[in-house]
Amino acid sequence: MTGSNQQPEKHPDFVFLTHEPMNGSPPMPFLVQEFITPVDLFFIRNHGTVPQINPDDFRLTIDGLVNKPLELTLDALRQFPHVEVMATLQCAGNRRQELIDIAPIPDEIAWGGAAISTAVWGGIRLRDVLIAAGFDRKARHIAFSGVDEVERKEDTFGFGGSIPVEKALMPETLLVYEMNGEPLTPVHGYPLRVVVPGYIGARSVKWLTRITAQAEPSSNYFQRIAYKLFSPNATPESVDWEHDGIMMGENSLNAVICYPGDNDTLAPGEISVMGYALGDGYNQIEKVEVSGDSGRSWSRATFLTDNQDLWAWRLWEARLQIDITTTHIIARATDTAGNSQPRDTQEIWNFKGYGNNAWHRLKVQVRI
Ligand SMILES: Nc1nc2c(c(=O)[nH]1)N[C@H]1C(S)=C(S)[C@@H](COP(=O)(O)O)O[C@H]1N2
Ligand SMILES: [Mo]
Repeated sequence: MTGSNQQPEKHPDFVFLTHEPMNGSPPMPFLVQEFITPVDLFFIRNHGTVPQINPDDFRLTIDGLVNKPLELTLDALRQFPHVEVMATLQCAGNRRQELIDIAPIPDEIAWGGAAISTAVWGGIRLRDVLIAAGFDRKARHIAFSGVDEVERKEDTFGFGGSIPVEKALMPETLLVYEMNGEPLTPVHGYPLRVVVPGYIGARSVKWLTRITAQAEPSSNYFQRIAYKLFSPNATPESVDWEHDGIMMGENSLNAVICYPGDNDTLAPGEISVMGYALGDGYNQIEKVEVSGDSGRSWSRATFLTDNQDLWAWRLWEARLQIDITTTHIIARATDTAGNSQPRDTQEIWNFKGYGNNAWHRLKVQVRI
């Protein structure tokens, strides 16, 4: 296995934020063009190399608190029932740029709102494999390890993380070998990855080679240290990294304007505002509203599709009347349980820049 960071087959308009490791996202307006994001536009979040894995040598190890540890080839994995789940993947760092606008967040990628994409994931249920391995009742967490090479603190290791056993046993949690009907591409985890719908993207470990049933969460850096949520006043110097902060899991309700763009100049009159909304994985999104007058009045958006899937986003469009007093366009979503989003980014600012789901505020200029 060799590490390489070759340019993957991406759309010519795909925006690379870094090349080594490779990170990028589609231009914002592309996100609302298609409900299922084409693979060549699907965002990429890598922490290290893109390993080249020979499918003939590939083995998936299932060990830890199991009665029957397994080593499975790709052919053996394909013996389990094939399933497909349509699910949106969102990086915990999505919308970090808006948090950076409040105070600097060094050494983290300045994602706009496009670190999110939707695919039809094809593979097998994680629970089928765990049942075949006879997982023990003492197992509380299912840990995943990838074989990429990530460098942190003068150490090189594979990316990893874990999810609670309850989520691992849910029918939507998959071991995936196909994306939109095609084999996974190298950059998205070929030949095998996890997809945990409803959870931050970091738990959907790519280049998966090992699943461990255990009593505690994964001890991997990306579970134990990174991807933890701290309060707005915490600082990297003040926190106890091992004990403070909350290990991130489930997504929160979010809504983002993809069109028009930030700082766009618009003509007064009625405009079309388009975007996406993502639910918390439990409740349907009930409504998305936009405002051009700082929240005094709201226009209700219509959904572009009538999908009711809990794991996929909804795309929406609103008609909004703007005039020369309009300086911002705001979007917010409400779900069927009455949950809404935090009003201000200040409320949820954290020094790692994770989980921004505040009302989306777009700066615009209106000129005749
Ligand atoms: N092995 C491995 N898995 C990984 C990562 C990684 O760097 N290495 N990044 C994670 C993060 S933070 C995200 S958001 C998703 C991104 O998946 P994608 O690149 O297919 O969009 O993969 C996750 N799985
Ligand atoms: Mo991520």
